[in-house]
Amino acid sequence: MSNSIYDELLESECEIKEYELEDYESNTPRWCKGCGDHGILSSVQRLLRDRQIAPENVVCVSGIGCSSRFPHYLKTYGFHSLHGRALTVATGVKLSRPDIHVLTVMGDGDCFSIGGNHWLHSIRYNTNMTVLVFDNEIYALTKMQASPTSRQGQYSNTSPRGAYLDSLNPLTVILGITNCSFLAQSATWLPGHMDATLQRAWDHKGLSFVRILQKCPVYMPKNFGETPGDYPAQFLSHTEGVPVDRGLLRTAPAVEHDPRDIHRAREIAQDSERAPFGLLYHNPELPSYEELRHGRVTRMAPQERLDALDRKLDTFALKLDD
Ligand SMILES: Cc1ncc(C[n+]2csc(CCOP(=O)(O)OP(=O)(O)O)c2C)c(N)n1
Ligand code: SF4
Repeated sequence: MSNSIYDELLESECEIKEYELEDYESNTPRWCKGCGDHGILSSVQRLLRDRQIAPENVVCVSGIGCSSRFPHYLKTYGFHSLHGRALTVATGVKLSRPDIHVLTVMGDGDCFSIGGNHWLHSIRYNTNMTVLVFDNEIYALTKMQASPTSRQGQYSNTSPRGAYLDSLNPLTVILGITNCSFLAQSATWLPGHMDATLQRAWDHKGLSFVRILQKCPVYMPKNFGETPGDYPAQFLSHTEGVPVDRGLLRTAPAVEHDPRDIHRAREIAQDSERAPFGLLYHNPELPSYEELRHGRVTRMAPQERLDALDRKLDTFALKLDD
């Protein structure tokens, strides 16, 4: 047989594919009309297209909630895991396959409440992945129970007289955790800013944590206002940060902030008057867990591992001669 068929096949396989948005589109999203989750999905799809990331090189891990339906709609590998446990699964995926991109998606209840312990320790582990929390300040999938970020006085099924406690501030918590390397915040009603924030997070080596304030028009129709300017905010501006488009300044002022300055980042995070949008903190020098772990443990070659496993399993086998 002539070599030409093989040559042709090889050529067609080696053709460099240009990924289009539709290469990242899967099932039709079942989120409600007007839900901010639609915008986040589009933003992630634009990011993967712009970076020309092969869909098979991405694993999207989620917990449980409206937000956690995300992997069903993104055409990459996906894992719709357990409520609060997305970060544990994602850490396992990344440690066994450091070569692939891991995107973790959670809701505010998922991450800050039932998943609180995993949240804290994952920040400290600083595993190289992108983590998005869709914060609509409520448990939406289960039809409106108070979450840790629900505001004081918020009516819900679990707080019929209004939430007694002041809300948890995830930004100040994160900035207090050892080895925190990247923290940014954006909102679903600012698509351009969200795109730029996700791009910045994707490029970070370590755990990039992005809190996205997310509109839930069904259970929390009023909590972020009707137009972008209604919600009191400020944009963090810096050459190393998330670019602030001039149009955004019509909705809120900008302040200069060096994302390397953790003390100033903590002060900004503490400000309850205006939500900060942009890059609060960035330290690219901190070690990721997989770097430390893989750097210290001598890894066996795959065949060596199989042989070692066989030897171990043999020790449990019945010895028929005895
Ligand atoms: C262990 C466990 N506890 C409780 C639930 C019920 N449950 C499902 S989703 C959810 C809360 C979802 O809220 P959030 O994480 O904020 O996501 P959203 O739906 O708002 O996107 C709860 C309590 C569950 N599925 N598993
Ligand atoms: S209930 Fe709220 S968060 Fe859930 S899909 Fe509908 S709008 Fe989105």
